[in-house]
Amino acid sequence: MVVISWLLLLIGVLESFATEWNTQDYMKREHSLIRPYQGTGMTIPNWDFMGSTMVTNNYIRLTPDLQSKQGALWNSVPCHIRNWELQIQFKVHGNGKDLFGDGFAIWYAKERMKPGPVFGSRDYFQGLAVILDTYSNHNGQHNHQHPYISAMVNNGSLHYDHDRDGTHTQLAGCEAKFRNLEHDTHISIRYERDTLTVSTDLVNKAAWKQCFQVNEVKLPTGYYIGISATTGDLSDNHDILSIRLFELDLIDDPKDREDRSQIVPSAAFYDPPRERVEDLKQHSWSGIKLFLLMLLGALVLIACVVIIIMLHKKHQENARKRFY
Ligand SMILES: [Ca+2]
Repeated sequence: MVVISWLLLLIGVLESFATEWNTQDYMKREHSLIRPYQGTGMTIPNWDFMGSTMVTNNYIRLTPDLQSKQGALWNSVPCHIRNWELQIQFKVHGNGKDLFGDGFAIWYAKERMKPGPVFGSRDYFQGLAVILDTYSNHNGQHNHQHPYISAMVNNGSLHYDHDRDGTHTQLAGCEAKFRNLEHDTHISIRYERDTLTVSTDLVNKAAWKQCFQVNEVKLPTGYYIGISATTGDLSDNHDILSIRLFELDLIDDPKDREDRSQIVPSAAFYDPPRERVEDLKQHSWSGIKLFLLMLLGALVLIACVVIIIMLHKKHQENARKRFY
């Protein structure tokens, strides 16, 4: 009897533990990076870095405030979690008052440690990129201001077009003044049942403000988390202070148990391709041109008709004078 009651008690305790575990999202250490960063020597457990990346005790600097630098930080453990939230504390700062760049990108990608032209990582990637673009490649001639946060999902076939700041391939975006702030700045990327939500905490209020939300975003499991940054003619310090990945605790859904390892990244909704202010100007100019041409044509036609009528009248008068 004593043994049975002990067993019942033990089961009860285990159950209460189990329910407690299920009531909150919990951080996955193998996909997170918090201080102290370093293991033994210059390595960080579960993370690799490349290019200009420099690890200090308090931050990981992807690029210094110097021209033509590229750096990246990649998780070495593939992420098999179906529903997750990635929270990153970062700091973008530099001496430039009006001119600074280029920005950084947070990746959930098939391939890791591949340097390239998209904020320090490869173009035609497979996966998700959340881009924090500080420099407008069109001198602010967009419908939006910079710095600008946007998301891009790629199956490997799309090119990130810097000339358009990626506006033709973005799912959604929002303006966000995250540069040269004294207080802590955070971004959250939440991927819950195919809904992607990007939020920021930039005003030191310890609260998330939604930047955008997109439904029907399909991402496979088993991709890698990474962050990369680049500077060009313009520069900034791009610092990462912490990365936290939480597995979301959701009410059980059979869909969550389906195998998602082989699906191709896709998105159902894109921002409609927007014309640049420059394009709009050209269009409206050609519209005015067309109107002026038509007006000129109409005036010429009216003038011709008037002249013909006048000539005809004169001819008739002349004819009358001659016969009477
Ligand atoms: Ca840009």
